Amino acid sequence: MKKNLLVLISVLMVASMLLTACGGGAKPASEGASCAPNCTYKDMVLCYPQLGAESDWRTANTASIKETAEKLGIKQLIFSDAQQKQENQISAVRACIQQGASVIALPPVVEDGWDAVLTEAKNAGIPVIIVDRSVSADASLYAAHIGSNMELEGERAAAEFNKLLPNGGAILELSGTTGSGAAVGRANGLRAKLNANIKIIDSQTGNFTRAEALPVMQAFLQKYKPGVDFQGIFIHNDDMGIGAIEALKAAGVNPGDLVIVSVDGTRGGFQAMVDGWFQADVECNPLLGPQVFEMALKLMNGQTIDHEVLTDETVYYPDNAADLLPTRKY
Ligand code: GZL
Repeated sequence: MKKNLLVLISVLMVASMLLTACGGGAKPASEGASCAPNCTYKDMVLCYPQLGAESDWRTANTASIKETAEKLGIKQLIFSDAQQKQENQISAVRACIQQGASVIALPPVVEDGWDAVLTEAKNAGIPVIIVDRSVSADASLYAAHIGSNMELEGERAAAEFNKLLPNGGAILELSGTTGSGAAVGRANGLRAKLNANIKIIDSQTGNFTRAEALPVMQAFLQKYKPGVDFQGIFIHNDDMGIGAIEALKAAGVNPGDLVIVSVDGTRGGFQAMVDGWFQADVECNPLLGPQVFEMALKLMNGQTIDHEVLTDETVYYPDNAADLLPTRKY
């Protein structure tokens, strides 16, 4: 009898050891830094290979990262500006891997082409947080994504056109950087929810910049008569919207006679609503710094984090734009 009991206890002990070895519970996204589980911000070397400085949104995003790094007193922020070139971002990530950064927070300019460098970071044991726009790489190649639901932003824009063009009509689209998660998501969301009686008659990229949107709008005006051939414009960010307004006014067109819906909710976008040029501005929040650093510290300490963190956003309208403008943080 005693012998059987001893055998049973041994079997149970072995079984419980095997279960633990197989990781019965949720696994941390990474094993953590050498200071884990007691890392503090003073141990953190965070790499932020920023994609560019193309818009007010991007300027605010950069400021949020730099100000948060300063406020938290991290050991080092390795910041670079890729001037909207993916090859520059990839080189910057590789430099951070060489430098032994604790965490890489990558705001990808486009969705594709990241698998190789993400694999290099993973093999070097450096967790990557994808910030803002998304990537098409396999989710196992990065620790988390934090940013906006770009498809929802497009769907919200569609809802505004459906409301403001109840009898249908035609719209133009001034889209963001080709192949970027923001432009792809907004375009898909618009098309998914636009009423069938509203047609998108043309779409061109303005690369998220005011300077590149102006000639695109001028070219549109060569081809289409405002108010006749088109009644509205979906513009993927406020900076391009301001460029488009410049072209419309120079052509003697009152932008307020059209249904213009933009995205971001920057001060420039709010001013365009106060001026009567934008009929709605879909929020896209760039102030991601605090969440990025909080997530990075958890990764350094080997803690489990959510793989997808989407920011809560809304739509802004002209009726209270003047009241809100002085309160805007970006
Ligand atoms: C969206 C962001 C976009 C903004 C633009 O999250 O990536 O890039 O909408 C910015 O203003 O240039």
